[in-house]
Amino acid sequence: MTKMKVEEQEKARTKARMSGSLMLIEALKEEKVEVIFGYPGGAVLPLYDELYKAGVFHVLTRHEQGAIHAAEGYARISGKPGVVIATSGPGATNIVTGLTDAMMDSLPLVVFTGQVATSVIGSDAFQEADVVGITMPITKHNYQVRDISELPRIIKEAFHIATTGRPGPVLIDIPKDITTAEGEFDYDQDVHLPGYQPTTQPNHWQIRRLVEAVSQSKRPVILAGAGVLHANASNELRQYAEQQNIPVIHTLLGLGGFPADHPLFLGMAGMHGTYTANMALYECDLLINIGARFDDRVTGNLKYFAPKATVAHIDIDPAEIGKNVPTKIPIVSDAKAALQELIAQQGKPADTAAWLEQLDEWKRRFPLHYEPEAGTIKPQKLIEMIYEMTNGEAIVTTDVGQHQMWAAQYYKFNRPHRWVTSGGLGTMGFGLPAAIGAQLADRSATVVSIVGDGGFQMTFQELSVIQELRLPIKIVIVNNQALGMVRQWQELFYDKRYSHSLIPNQPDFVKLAEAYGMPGLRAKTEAEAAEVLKQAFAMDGPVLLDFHVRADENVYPMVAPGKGLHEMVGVKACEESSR
Ligand SMILES: Cc1ncc(C[n+]2csc(CCOP(=O)(O)OP(=O)(O)O)c2C)c(N)n1
Ligand SMILES: [Mg+2]
Repeated sequence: MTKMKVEEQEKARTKARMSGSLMLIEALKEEKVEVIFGYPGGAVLPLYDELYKAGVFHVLTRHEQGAIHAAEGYARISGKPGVVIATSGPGATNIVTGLTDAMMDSLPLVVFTGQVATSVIGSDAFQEADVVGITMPITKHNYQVRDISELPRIIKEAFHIATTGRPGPVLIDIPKDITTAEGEFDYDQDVHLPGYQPTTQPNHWQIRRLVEAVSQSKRPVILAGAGVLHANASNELRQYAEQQNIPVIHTLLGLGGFPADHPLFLGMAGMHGTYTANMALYECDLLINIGARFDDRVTGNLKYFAPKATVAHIDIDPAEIGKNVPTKIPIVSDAKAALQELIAQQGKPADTAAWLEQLDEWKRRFPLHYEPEAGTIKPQKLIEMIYEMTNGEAIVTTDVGQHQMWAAQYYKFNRPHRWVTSGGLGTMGFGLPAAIGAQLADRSATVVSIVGDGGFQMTFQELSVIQELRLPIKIVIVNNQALGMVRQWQELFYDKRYSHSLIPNQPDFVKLAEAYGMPGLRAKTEAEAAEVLKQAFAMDGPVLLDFHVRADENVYPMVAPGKGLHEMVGVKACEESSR
């Protein structure tokens, strides 16, 4: 067939008359969507009928929350939008947590919810919920389709909005009669959104100001967030840091953007950050924030945050600049574009020799530290063992709590797009379903899902999906028989009154794994842990590992709430160890 004929046929397809449901399927094809995560119900029955006929790859999770977290994991690893379908009413309200999570962590999602028919909207019809109202503040944008003629344009806009500028979740609420109505499918149209024009290229004048500030600085530091990952700017970050000899700190979500084994890397900042990273933020004279939003878990008490520094902030979202921290040099831009410009300018590097020497000494003297203990499993040691077992190459997803912080501290990410965690919202139940999406985004990767015994029980029904799809995910339960992070705060700030945080009677997780048809293994000592890990990573399929760890272990260092980053507790001088 000639090229022209192919183009004509393509045009005909994108102009044909069809139902709303079929339009949705065709649009997903146009957008090259590989997988949909969803759950059916009355309002989306016509849509599911078309999915059935079209043979689209759809993963039926066991709860809508599982679907949306899986979509987030997929988006985080693939860089493409995660697609979710949920039915009206309870299906839609079950994705509220995931939407908020994606909104706070800037993950691109396109979410379709069914809605009752347009004729009964507002009448408290069966399974009606005001999803547009409910999700207004937790989506980057949302729509309700009121006329079939709007549907192709709205879907096209949704994909555009979710993936451009600062990524985020976009929701499309589709009444049932729209899914059955017929209209013309015109997907061959340009997106026209005069009110939405993200700035992606940096202002030259501001870049010049930053170049100048760097050349005059003695103690510069870069704080790199997930914006570096969203922009695929890891190489540029490294090039720039090396060119200018500037040390780099990551936020929790930014991990992997800069190699953890690089001499210029200082570790993670914030509440459970390294001594060196936090002290560098306290002592620096120039702070260059690239794609981070100065979250309070990173800054600690703002009164003591970077008190000696000129602040420069590169962010694609202008609303983030100056929101929490007064900023001298604002650069609204995509992180990659700004870094490319900075590299090209080749400014006079800062004289950082003395600064780097000071930082190296801190790194040597105050590394992350825990007391090894034979006969138990130290959770920190467990993470180190997983790191070694996977050569630091695994995709790691986590839940929220102590295990999450230990994973962030002790799994050293040298590569980008290997780390999937719920940062801004801190959503328990995130880790396991996120692993499903991550594994589907990268089939050949080793995926380890490190979860708490508490959070695991919020979404463990998704074991069913892992087993059904034979996804070779290694599920690691860091079992401290407690809501460990809550227990830690109660120990430290509530006089050891462990109000509803201890769970001595957790279920038998090994039997639970077996009930879902996958092997489960348990370890209670370091030697058993080593053995169990060896067995698990030798297996092809999924496996659940229940590690009974030392239950009273705390995450350190710690910046207590209300304190400045320089007021960390649990820092131990360690003369010779380099751990
Ligand atoms: C949905 C949700 N509910 C409550 C919390 C508050 N919270 C934060 S950490 C934590 C404890 C988590 O326990 P577990 O999953 O066992 O992890 P651990 O801290 O023990 O490693 C709780 C309850 C939360 N983050 N998310
Ligand atoms: Mg726990």
